[in-house]
Amino acid sequence: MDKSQKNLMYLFELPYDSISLPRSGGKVHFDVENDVSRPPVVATRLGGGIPVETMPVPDRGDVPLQNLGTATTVPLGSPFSFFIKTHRQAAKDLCDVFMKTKNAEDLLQVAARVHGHVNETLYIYALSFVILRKKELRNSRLPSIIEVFPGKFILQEKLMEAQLEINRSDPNESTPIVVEHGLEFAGTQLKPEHRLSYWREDYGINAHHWHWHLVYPIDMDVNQDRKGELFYYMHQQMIARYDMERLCLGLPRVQKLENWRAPIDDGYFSKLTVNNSGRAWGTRQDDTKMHDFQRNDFGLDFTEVTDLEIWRSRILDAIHQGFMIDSQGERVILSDDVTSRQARHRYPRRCVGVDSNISVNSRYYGDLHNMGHVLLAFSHDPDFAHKEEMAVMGDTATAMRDPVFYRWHKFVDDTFQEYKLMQKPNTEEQLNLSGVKIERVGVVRNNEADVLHTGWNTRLFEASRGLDFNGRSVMVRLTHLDHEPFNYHLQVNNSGKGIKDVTVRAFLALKLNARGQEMSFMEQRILWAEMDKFTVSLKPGSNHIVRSSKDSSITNTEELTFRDLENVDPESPAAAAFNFCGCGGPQHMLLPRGRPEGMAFQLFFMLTDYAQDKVTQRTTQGCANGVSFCGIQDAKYPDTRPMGFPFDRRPPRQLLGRDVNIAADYARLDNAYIHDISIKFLADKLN
Ligand code: CUO
Repeated sequence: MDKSQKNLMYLFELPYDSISLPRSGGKVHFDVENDVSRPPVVATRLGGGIPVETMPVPDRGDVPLQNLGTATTVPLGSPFSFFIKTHRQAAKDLCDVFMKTKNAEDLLQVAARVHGHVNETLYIYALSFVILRKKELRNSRLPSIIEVFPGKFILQEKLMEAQLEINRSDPNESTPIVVEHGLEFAGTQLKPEHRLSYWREDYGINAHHWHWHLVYPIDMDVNQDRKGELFYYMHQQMIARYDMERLCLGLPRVQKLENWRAPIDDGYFSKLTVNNSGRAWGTRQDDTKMHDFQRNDFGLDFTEVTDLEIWRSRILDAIHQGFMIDSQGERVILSDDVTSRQARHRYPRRCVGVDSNISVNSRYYGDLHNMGHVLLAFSHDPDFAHKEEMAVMGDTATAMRDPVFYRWHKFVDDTFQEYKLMQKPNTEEQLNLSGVKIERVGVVRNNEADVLHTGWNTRLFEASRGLDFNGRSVMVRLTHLDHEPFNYHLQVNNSGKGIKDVTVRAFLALKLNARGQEMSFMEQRILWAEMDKFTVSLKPGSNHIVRSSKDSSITNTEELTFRDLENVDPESPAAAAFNFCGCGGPQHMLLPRGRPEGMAFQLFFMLTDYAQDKVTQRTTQGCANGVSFCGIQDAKYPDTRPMGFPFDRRPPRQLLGRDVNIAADYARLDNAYIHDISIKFLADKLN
């Protein structure tokens, strides 16, 4: 990684302020030639006696500014929404400008000149998008979105608290201000839904969602392998985890939002700010209805609730008929068989068209999932009568804070599940693997078996990288759920004569439903949360497999802060791989919280034949973090099975000659195992 690549990171600082304002605590400065918007404060900041590294940005006749296409149509200081088609076009236009740059230095200069001329979120989005995809920038890394946009993650009152403390303090004082952000979050516990605020407002969950949509954007000509299926699977798994968390707290599983004419019980008041002027996101009162979208400030066609209903009906028709009709009137058979002919035909990422991006005919099947986000994001001011901003449902970095996100995505997921249940049930042949027997499994934490611990922990972020606090450093200490790390142990016997490579698939689900009863296979099926998926080579005879929870295939290493990146060793393999790895789920949210007295969960393991699961790749990257939800950059998804296998489809009616009623019936197979564990929530802070 050369210096220009590293310097790109500074373009992510202070997105709402002048590009000339010093960054990195005053140590770095973009010296933009002929910058007419340079504020006088720059001179004062540069005169503070700190050695400053200057990055010259020559005036190139401002050629980049003349070719930004629709990128300038999204107003500065306003929300940017990837769910809005015109905003996606703006992003595409800006990405095209950045993609055309020759190298890191060229991008740095072009992007520095464009800064301040386009919407801030759009700018950061496009810059991130290009850094992730430009081959020569592979080794560049993105700073955590939490530090880039603290206003999307940290309540305004907390940021104001820091500002007030600075206003009251000695101007020569330079020690950082530290603000605590505890467990109260955006609402009180008076409303049952707020008991889950710690989960919905978790920084890692929201940063993951932002990053995932960056890697798998709607439109943008990104053709990642099995993109539609990944969209369904990642969001389905979020709902499964959300449901687990709800049940831990004694709340019922999330109700899908299917009647779009009825009031929505729970409102949401994010208390976040859209920009650095303190402008608030739109809010939703309790019992607000979805309304026809009739705003003219986004260049979008008016969209009625009726349109959504028509699209839903057409999509369900397609699912139940087994095919869609493309824009030429041709049938496109729906199948989730990765190896089928259809899969290799025109629509390699076959899906049921809920996401218009991968729909075969968006004029007919519409833009259901995206426009659902839009109608919900504007339900408080659908015709712009109040000149209110969009609500958090419109932004991928904030949408997961709102309880309605899960109700909407439960609807989206149910539609996908409708499709999955049309597929042939998994067969005994697909589930079985002869010659391999799991003899014992367990989890071990601190020498204790089968009892896992969760509790609170904290993480420091530097809010003053994204927002200017008069040049002072402001840290925010965020409280979040966490767990003590643990290891999976599997005792596996290979009765064959040679080495056998197998895929280990690990899932976690609650043992009992909200009524305290054992669940049927079908009730529990979509509650199984993937915990890990990895490959091992079994030698003949007995094998003891140990796997750390920290290596999970669904998680990423923790968010990298600006400070981490400034100190990272650019040559280290972890550094080189971070960009794409940033897409995984947060490690600290790997476990549901459980209960103080312990809560009964089941771990399920299945071993499948790696020779069959394996995907032949032309290229592979070293990075495997978060691979279950994120795939591999520029490579195929590394598993031929449908995502979520073996819980993706109905079970066979019988297995080994007996009926299948519960998940434990799968464990009759030698290559599967089900095991009870307990998860204990310790109210204390974890070490
Ligand atoms: Cu991620 Cu609706 O797709 O939020």
